[in-house]
Amino acid sequence: MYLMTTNSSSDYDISTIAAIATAVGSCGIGVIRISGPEAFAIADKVFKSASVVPSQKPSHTVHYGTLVDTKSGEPVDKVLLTIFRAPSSYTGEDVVEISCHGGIVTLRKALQAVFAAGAKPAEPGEFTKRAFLNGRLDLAQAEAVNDLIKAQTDDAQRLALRQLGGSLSTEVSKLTDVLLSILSRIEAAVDFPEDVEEPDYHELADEISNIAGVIDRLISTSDRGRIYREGISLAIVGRPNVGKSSLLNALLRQTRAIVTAVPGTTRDVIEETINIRGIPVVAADTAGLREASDEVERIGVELTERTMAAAGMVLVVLDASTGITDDDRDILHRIGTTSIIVLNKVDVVSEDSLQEILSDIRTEAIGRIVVPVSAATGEGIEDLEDQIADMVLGGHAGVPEGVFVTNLRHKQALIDARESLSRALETIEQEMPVDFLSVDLIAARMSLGEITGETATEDLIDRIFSDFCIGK
Ligand SMILES: Nc1nc2c(ncn2[C@@H]2O[C@H](COP(=O)(O)OP(=O)(O)OP(=O)(O)O)[C@@H](O)[C@H]2O)c(=O)[nH]1
Ligand SMILES: [Mg+2]
Repeated sequence: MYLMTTNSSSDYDISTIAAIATAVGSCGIGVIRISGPEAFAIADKVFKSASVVPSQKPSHTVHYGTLVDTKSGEPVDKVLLTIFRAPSSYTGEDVVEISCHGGIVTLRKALQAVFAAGAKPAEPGEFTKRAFLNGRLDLAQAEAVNDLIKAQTDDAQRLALRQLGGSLSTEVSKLTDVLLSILSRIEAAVDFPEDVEEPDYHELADEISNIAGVIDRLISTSDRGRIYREGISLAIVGRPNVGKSSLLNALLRQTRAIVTAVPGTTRDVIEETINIRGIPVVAADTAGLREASDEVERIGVELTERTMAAAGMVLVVLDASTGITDDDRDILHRIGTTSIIVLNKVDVVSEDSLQEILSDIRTEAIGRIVVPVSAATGEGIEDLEDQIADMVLGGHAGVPEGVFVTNLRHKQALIDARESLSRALETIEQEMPVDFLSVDLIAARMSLGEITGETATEDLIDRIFSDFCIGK
């Protein structure tokens, strides 16, 4: 046997866990989820109805009754209780979901009643972790559950749903199957040299190159995929009064930041998430960059500097009504390559002076993208959004069909697998003994297995699920 993999159905704490599975706040309903061997016994204790004993009911049935606190005997809420019998449940264990009215106090009391009846508080992501350990979904799919919950744009949501549906896992499994088939042929030749012929090196090289090609294609989607999943940070900077706050409002299509004719209006960094062509963008409006006139402004300017340094992309705003000044030049000379110059207030200048300012900017900042806009009228804002999306995605906006790698962890595993395959191809080229080859192929298979979780360590698995929210 070549492979040492972690056992995906390895032992875990089989206590019965419970948590609120819905957002806490005033809403129509709120759901308490209970999972584990005692789920039905706990339901029997807390659920009262004239005719229904939950543990006697079949899977996938819903029952109306009263949730009571067993300690005080007091009713907590009128509820609907749903039964899911193992293994046909989210976690693969016995699961009970109790739909209460969605009030903060009601849900807290309901959860307390369930704890009092014997359930333990669930850890973050513990339901999904159990689903993974019980083989209900693989690791990439479990991660997709988290991505789906956190998705900020349609495209991010679509990619997460594809991954949850197994798009990446299927692709990785296909590659793993080919690797395992090559490995078993090598193993047979090594174990039974008299009976089994050594595999043909040319054929093996073709097969391995094919796998490498698919992996290369997957890796090539990862930068874009990650941007849809993680988004980017965008700092809006410039000297005072050029219209930075107006630009944030224009991108948001609502008034969020204070706009006045007084230079130095914005003191703090104001962050908002905007959907730009499907990319979640956290845009930060900042205090105007200048010699600060007081303590508050000085701190604001320092914050701007830090925001600018940390941002994935910078929008430098210039004011067409004043033309470019020495302060503007200072800023233009300091920005990095992932920046766009936004020439604002084009609504108040003539075409001639606009062209003059544009040519000034081009000499000051050679090769930079300049987008003329009016934050006041909205002119040029869509063009600016196109330019932002183009720069972030390297000119490949949009999410085509097919498998996308959205997660840095998956990308790294693919790179590791690819490197092992390169070594395997070298081994073949140098006509080294066949068992050298199997070492590289096993390494590639181990790396691929980390994506689906077959070869993931317990540490890695714990780390992934600790990023989930409680109740998922
Ligand atoms: N005509 C015109 N005026 C604009 C435009 N954008 C902003 N302004 C005006 O310019 C002034 C400054 O706008 P703000 O958005 O507050 O500028 P800011 O860069 O955030 O300024 P500070 O926060 O002080 O650094 C306000 O009077 C705005 O109404 C525009 O596109 N056209
Ligand atoms: Mg401002």
